Amino acid sequence: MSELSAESIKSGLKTDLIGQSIVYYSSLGSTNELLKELAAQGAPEGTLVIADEQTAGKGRLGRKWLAPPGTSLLLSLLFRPDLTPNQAQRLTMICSLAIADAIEGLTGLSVGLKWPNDVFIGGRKAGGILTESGTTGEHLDYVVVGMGLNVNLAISNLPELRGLATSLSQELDREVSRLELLWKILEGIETRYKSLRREESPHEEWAARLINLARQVQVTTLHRVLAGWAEGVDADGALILRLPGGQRKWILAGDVTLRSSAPS
Ligand code: BT5
Repeated sequence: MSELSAESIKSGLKTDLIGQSIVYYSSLGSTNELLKELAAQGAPEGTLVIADEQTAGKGRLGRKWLAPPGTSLLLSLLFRPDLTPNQAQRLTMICSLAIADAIEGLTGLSVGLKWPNDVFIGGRKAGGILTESGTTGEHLDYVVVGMGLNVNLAISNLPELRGLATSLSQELDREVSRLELLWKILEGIETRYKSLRREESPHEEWAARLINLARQVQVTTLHRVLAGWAEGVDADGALILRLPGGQRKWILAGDVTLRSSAPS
């Protein structure tokens, strides 16, 4: 199993912004929580916080992210983009696309993304992204993108995820170097972040990777459950849902369940 440390990560990383400042912990509460604190103290763009274990790994809405020590990539990256708060999802898009490319390039596995923040392999969740922003009024101070990826993980050790989750090692029947995967992910994110800074929108490429578009879906938001046809996503990552009556809804956050693949 590849050993993670600030030194080992630096030794093969070919970037000039992403991961130039590295904070590594063998065990930490949550990489997102620490990086938000560092961001508030002025940490530079591109700062990477990475851990071998999280004792309070977070998903969205107070959910937990589970990862036995040393099995996963658990990292957060700091961005200080020139965007508005409602454009922060663009960072989720570029990170998830870079993750998909890196896995495919390194392993040959086929990777799909599930709106709004999941990495899927073979119909199961292999990773998740948690994007959190710091704002002052309408100004976006920073964006922290947290990424959890099941690399060398036997899902049978996490009974609550059985049937729902997978890992690279489970799909390939062999272990994968977390370091090599990390380098590829960070390099891919840097390339995509540079395009984003040139105002090239990642949303069409992201939409093309989403496994839950052009389907009948059920979307659970904080306030309600809506069923409809997942028509597309807009540049800011909102899901465009066509309701049975033909009306369109733009949904910023929620969970999607696939219903059937037949058009309405
Ligand atoms: C996510 O939330 O999928 C975002 C996960 C982000 C985790 C990273 S790890 C580094 C950084 N630091 C943090 O503290 N967090 C980020 P959500 O869509 O809410 O999904 C959470 C749900 O995924 C849980 O309720 C479980 O059902 C499931 N889950 C938990 N651990 C999983 C795992 N290892 N693999 C697949 N599914 C998992």
